[in-house]
Amino acid sequence: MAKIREPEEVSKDTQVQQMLAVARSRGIETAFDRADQMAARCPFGSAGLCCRSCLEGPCRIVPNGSGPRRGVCGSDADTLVARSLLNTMIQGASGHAEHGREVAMALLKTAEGKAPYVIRDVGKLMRVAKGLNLEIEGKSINEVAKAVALTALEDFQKHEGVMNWIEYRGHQKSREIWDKLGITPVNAHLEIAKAVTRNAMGGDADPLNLLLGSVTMGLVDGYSGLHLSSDLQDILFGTPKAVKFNYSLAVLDEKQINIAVHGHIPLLSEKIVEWARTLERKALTVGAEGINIVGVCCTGNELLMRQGVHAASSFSSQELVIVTGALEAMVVDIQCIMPGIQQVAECFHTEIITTMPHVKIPGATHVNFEPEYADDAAREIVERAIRNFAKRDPAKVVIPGGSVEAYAGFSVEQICEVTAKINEDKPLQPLIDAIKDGTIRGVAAVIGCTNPREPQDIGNVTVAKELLKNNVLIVTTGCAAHSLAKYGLMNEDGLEACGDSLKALLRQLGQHAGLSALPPALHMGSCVDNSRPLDLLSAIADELDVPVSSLPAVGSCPETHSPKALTIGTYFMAHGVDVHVGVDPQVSGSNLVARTLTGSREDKEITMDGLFGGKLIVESDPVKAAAILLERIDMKRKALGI
Ligand code: BF8
Repeated sequence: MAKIREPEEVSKDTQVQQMLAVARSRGIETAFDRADQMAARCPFGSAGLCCRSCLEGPCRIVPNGSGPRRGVCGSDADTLVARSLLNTMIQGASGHAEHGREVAMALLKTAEGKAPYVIRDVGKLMRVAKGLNLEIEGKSINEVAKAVALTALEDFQKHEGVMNWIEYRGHQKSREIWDKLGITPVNAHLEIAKAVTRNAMGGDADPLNLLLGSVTMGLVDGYSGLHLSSDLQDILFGTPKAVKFNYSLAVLDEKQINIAVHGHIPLLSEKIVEWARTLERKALTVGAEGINIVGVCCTGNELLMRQGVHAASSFSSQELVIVTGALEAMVVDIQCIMPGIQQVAECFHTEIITTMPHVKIPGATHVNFEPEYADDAAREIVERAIRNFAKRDPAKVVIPGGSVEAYAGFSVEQICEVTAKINEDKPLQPLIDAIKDGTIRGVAAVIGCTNPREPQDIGNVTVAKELLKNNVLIVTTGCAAHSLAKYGLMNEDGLEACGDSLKALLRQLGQHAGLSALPPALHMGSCVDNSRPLDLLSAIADELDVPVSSLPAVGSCPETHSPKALTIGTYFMAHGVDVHVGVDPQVSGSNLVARTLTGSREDKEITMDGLFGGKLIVESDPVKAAAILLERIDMKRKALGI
């Protein structure tokens, strides 16, 4: 019989604990319960030793010993594990590549006057166009935007050369390694198709070659997904600047019509924010005081970064937003959407609205999104929510009290705007000086998910606090950013967590940003915005004329759940940045694969560390993980001679 965890065991967040208790008292099942019911995981799958690639199987190899040592086709444990990892990478890269392509199509339609968006950041448009070597002289804004969009779409079509976004954004010293290994992507769809092909029965059986295929997926993810999406979204919706928002389940408002926007692509949700403002008066006619948009997961991050929209929940507690009984609609686009939200919604008046033709949920309403008709879809969704308000049962409403104020919006541009007040000619110099003299011991990107199997927020917050007290500057994205916001690491109170030199620097920089201090954790955005930490590191590496791999910089994803997080981690490692994951990445069935990733083979030159300068660190204890990350930071400082 599986042990069902008490609410205080599943989350550090007392509001989540409260709402989980409410859900259970009403017989409503959530992901936390289902994670417990799942109990012990399949030992074959957990080790990456189950193969379902063809109908000779499923084949499985018993971890560490007895039973068959090869599948029916002759694949051994190393091949099975490497293929299983590549499958995960394909999923991650595909998700982000599709995100990038959708945004590129929206930019194209906007430039052609076919979609109702405006280009909010013309400066960024011109910078991106120049970076792509496009002609801008004498061209109109829409002509330049069209050229940028078509150049982006080429990254899903071209059959020779290198992806345009790698030519534009890829760090030259990393490029040399990728080119030498022959792993630099040509176009995202081509590479994904090749990866699927090599992973099929009878395809690639060489575990090390398969691992290089995983690195290619990391690069596809990074450049056709992350960089391309961040750049084009900044062009369309504005490059983030410092902005205040509130975080917690308490951002739902009993007196207002509440709409949660959930998923990843902000194309529709930006319009929903617009239409909520336009239809505000209509809300009054049904007895509500207004329309309150709240964010979930990375669509939430996108909106808070640019619009200061309040954030309600990260991934693992998404169903509990509905359990408040005060949610009129949850609108979802793509990725990280639990189908379980529909079962929970059926216990309330909440309408789940899917919006993408390839992401539907049985029982949910579907309002189709196409960029051309974005206004129609957004208007219909807001009007549905207004109508649903009358169906709300006040007896079922439970909204926890107390939310946390936080500051976000720290794009590279925003950080440089602040540091330029100290050194206008060389905005990065104040950061470089601080790294060199040890004021900043290192930089850590605390990123990624929350996972219903793991106690929510504990890993993310503990790793961040351990690093902050050792003067490591934290940048953050994704659901990890939600965790850090909740515990005050995005406001002035969080300075208490910092070591003295970091604290003093954040106070000094804050004054240049019109704040009393910069927050200890700089929120850089959604998961596609993991482009931003790499852009920052690449710019610092250029100034120092060293590879990114030489910098005292690390990544940590303490509460990993998604394949996307593993692919992002691989993209970081491909640049030579060590990456910690706190959840087993399911590669233990092959010593060869595990040791190649973690750099613990004797022939070091063919490990991730040896090839790229960054390795995988698997550690479930966040305190130990932070200690390992500090060791690696110090090792890189020493090698740099600082
Ligand atoms: O892309 S952090 S749980 S919501 S996968 Fe998903 Fe993980 Fe959250 Fe954003 Ni990223």
